[in-house]
Amino acid sequence: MGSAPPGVTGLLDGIAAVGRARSGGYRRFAWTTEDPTLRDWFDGQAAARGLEVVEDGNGNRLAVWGAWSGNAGEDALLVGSHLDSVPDGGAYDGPLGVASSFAAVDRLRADGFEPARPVVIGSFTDEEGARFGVACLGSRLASGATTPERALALRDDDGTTLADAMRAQGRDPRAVGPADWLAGVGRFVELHVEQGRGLVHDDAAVGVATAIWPHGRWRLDFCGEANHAGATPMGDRSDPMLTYAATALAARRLAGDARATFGRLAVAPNGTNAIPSRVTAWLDARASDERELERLVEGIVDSARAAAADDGTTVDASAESVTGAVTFDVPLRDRLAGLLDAPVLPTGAGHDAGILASVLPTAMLFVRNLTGVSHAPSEHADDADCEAGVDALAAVVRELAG
Ligand code: HGY
Ligand code: MN
Ligand code: MN
Ligand code: MN
Repeated sequence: MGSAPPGVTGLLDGIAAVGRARSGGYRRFAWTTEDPTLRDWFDGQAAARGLEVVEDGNGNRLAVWGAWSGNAGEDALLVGSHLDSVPDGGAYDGPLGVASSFAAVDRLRADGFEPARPVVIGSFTDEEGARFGVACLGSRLASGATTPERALALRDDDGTTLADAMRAQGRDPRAVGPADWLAGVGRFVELHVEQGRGLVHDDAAVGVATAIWPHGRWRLDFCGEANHAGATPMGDRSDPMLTYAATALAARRLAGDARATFGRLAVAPNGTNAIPSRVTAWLDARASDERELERLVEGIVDSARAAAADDGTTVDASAESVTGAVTFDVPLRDRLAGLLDAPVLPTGAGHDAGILASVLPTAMLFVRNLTGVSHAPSEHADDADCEAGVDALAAVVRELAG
């Protein structure tokens, strides 16, 4: 590394080409060809700072500042986020938290700060669940929220299991499961780009998270009968696409202040001139409380069944992953909000911090996103706000690991 550390946006530039699409967005799915490149970048950043890197059996990678074995009672401060993306994702969702962690180490070292307890920079594997369908798989497995048996059997669109995808990159699926190292962590603070405009309204570069809405993913399989698009009269069809369409409209009607999204479809046989035999649609639903989420999903599934009865099709619904409401550790949140003189705000987005909040005191810092857009190429945080995020994270590390 040169004499002056590169700063957080300089760090992000180092992975700007990885998984870049023509749209300007990113495709960085877990256990694909982009993954080793991102891991190499992580290892390179750790090595440039003299930090040792360890990987757990789930593919979560940890760079350690100080002496740490991951044993109970070591009380390390965990920071970091994830490097994978949704399809056509933005540059900041995930990588900002990892890059800011390295930049915070640089800033603290330049100030002569020596941590009194280990500081661990984490890069969690498969936060988005873009390939195998379950979000936050790395943190779920590490914390025991998902069993290895269930995770290893998950399949991508080509039918490849997680177990085979891990084997293809030299990992042993038998090592997947609860991570001992979590016992050696006292607190986790994840910095993340905001996925909304709360901080724009608050006129603040950095905020502290209060809570994550309950949310989940459901799979709806609509089945009908394939037939010729020209030769089959409209009244003679059993068309699952129509049932799906009625369901998507019902979801919008039922959502109110909650959220219901169908962002992914698989259509068989997927021919322009064939009525489909099957439409699989994935529902992402979120609401401010668990009862409301349950009611929303029940309402959508009931609407799907009613539409199927009208259309002469069938529908099967199953939950793929559901995460309850998360309230971040209140004393930690208040301490950080006071330290940073920052506003507090809730979010509708899920995070590894939301999963780990059930096993250790956890907090999140959000960095202002001027577009408010996320999971899309126009996701944006200004350089000055990213630097303010590093300042905030450095102050938090000084406070919690000093
Ligand atoms: O989908 C989510 O809420 C998150 O960004 N993984
Ligand atoms: Mn995301
Ligand atoms: Mn994220
Ligand atoms: Mn024909």
